[in-house]
Amino acid sequence: MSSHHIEHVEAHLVGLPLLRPHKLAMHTIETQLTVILRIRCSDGVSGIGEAATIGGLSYAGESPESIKVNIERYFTPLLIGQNPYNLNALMERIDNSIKGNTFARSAVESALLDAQGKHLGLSVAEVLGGPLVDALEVVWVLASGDTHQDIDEAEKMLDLHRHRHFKVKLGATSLARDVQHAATIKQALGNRASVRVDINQSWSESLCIGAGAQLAAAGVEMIEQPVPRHDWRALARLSRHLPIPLMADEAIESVADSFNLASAASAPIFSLKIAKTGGPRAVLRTAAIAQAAGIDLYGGTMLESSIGTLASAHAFATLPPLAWDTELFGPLLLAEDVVSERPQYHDFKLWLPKGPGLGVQIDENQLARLIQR
Ligand code: MUC
Ligand code: MG
Repeated sequence: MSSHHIEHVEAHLVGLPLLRPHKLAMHTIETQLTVILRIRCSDGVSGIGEAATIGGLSYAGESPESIKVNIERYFTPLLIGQNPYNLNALMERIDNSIKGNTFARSAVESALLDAQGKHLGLSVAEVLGGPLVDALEVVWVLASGDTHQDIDEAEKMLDLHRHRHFKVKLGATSLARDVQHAATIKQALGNRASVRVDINQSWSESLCIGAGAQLAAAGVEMIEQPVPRHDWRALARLSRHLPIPLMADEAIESVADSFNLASAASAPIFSLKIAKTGGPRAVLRTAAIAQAAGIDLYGGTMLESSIGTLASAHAFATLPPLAWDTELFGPLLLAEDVVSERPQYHDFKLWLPKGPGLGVQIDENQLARLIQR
């Protein structure tokens, strides 16, 4: 058993500017406010993690500020002095004292996995049992708010061989304009690319029946979380009614939710997100439930920096191929990042870095400059 202990925990609010505004139904992101976590151990190893959300409290029940405060006030006292290399004991200690707060928990579990990897000389994927792949296909999210700008962006991504699957953000305008927007993009791209849509809970079940049929007729291949998160029955009915599959995203706020949705056959696809289930090991429990229920998987993001993106990627890389790929595009949309070297993206994929832990290091000058005082 390790004689080492956790000496220090620091959580920082960091503002990361985007290359362009990212327009979702509930919020337009111009600067991504994220929480960067560092856990220092007595053997000199420091583990890093991240928790990001969208638009304060507009996506989920934790905000960047609450994540930081809760890590400092409630998670840190449970960590200080403890053995950093028994993850099961540490996460059980947290779960016995803290309910919910999966975003904050995810940052902590990610940082502990990074520390474990550095301690053992293994990547996080190796700590999690070993990667099945060394790269993951990445979907690009079209969310400029302008149809022609989105088409131009997609054409550029195709030319660069960077993305060939696109997710179009809908829900911020009228349903008719939304359908027209997605149909025009798909018409422009044709068979050179796939197009899916994410409604971010903005449609009602009745409106989704007609709109879903129109989107399917236009060649859209999948509809993500069209209805409010609580209405998993509507998700189930729509999944059986529409000619294209639906994906659950916001409806899954815990591993337990994924069990309930799988039990109710609510959706044939689950979006996996480390933040919503409580960390890279927690998200693998959701994946196991989905796989047992014959539900296909997608590697979701909360628009994290390279740190959170790789915490997700290492976990997703240990799974059998994700039928709907991933959207781990954060580092490509951020004008600034907190790491010294961002991960590599080419041939339509994100490539896992070599090296122990997450495989990235914090650039201290960048961090100091981008911390929100
Ligand atoms: C989601 O799927 O709603 C984070 C970035 C993005 O483009 O979408 C969100 C997550
Ligand atoms: Mg979504």
